[in-house]
Amino acid sequence: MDMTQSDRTGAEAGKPRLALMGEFSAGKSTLSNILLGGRALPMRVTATRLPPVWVSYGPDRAVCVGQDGSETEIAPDRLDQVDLDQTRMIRLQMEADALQLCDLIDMPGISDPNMSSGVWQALIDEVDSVVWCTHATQAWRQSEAATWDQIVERTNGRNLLLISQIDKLAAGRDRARVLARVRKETAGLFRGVYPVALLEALNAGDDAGRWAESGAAAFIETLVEMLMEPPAQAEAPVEEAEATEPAPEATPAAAETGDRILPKRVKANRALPPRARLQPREKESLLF
Ligand SMILES: Nc1nc2c(ncn2[C@@H]2O[C@H](COP(=O)(O)OP(=O)(O)OP(=O)(O)O)[C@@H](O)[C@H]2O)c(=O)[nH]1
Ligand SMILES: [Mg+2]
Repeated sequence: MDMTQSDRTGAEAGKPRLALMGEFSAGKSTLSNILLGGRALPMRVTATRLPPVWVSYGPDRAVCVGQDGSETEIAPDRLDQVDLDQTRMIRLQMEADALQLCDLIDMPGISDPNMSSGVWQALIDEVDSVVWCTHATQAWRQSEAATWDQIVERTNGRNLLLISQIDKLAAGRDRARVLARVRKETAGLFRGVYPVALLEALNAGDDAGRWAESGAAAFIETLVEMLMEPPAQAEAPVEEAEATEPAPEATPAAAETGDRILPKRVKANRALPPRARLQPREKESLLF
């Protein structure tokens, strides 16, 4: 299978492409591991930098896409050894549930001193939605606001802000203060702001209480709802009406189980072909 940038695997399947962005070390790769059900992408290792990693559904495979468009298959456990100067991105395939819903693009940090911003800017027009990750201890820095200002118009407007490392702030007043400030400073810029202790979430295992406590349950539930919305051009005439409707399935599912919404929701929809899953609800009856 051809895995070049122009191949647009996810787009062909009608899947939105979700980029994880933010400052270096903001938790992007930890979040991608959570979304991929613990299937490891290399998280930050000292002095290791990765180009953008574009992950799509399919049998396990890793390909280096060079600056010249050339493709070289590599062993998935040797991603941290690719030559940054020569590599435009890494394309990965894996059979993770979340990838039935979207393609995932794990971007390098926006102001990483070892990574030119051209690396992620070259890919930004391929992206539909963004989860922007910001460190709780220095949340929503000026550099992040400035970069987001350049990017937001190039997305489809369905973007979330995740405050990572929230466990590094004392529970209670400190967390509430940061959350209130970030919500105020980013008003109108994201669909929602979610504080999450990502390492807690990654290590929660089957402990539903720990998963919910980490903040991941609420975040993932919103993310899945957002990704399942119909494509923007199809929804334009009914957008306002839909926005005011409560999401009919998510709340009971979350309340009943308090569990991993993402795999459950994706599994529940697996019987449907990808395009049907992404159709507006009122159109589903026409399809079946
Ligand atoms: N305590 C705590 N540590 C976290 C959290 N999220 C990430 N980390 C740790 O922070 C470090 C950086 O996380 P990554 O997920 O690699 O961050 P990244 O944004 O992918 O970093 P770059 O790709 O280098 O820009 C890792 O050591 C993580 O284990 C969190 O919510 N809480
Ligand atoms: Mg990373």
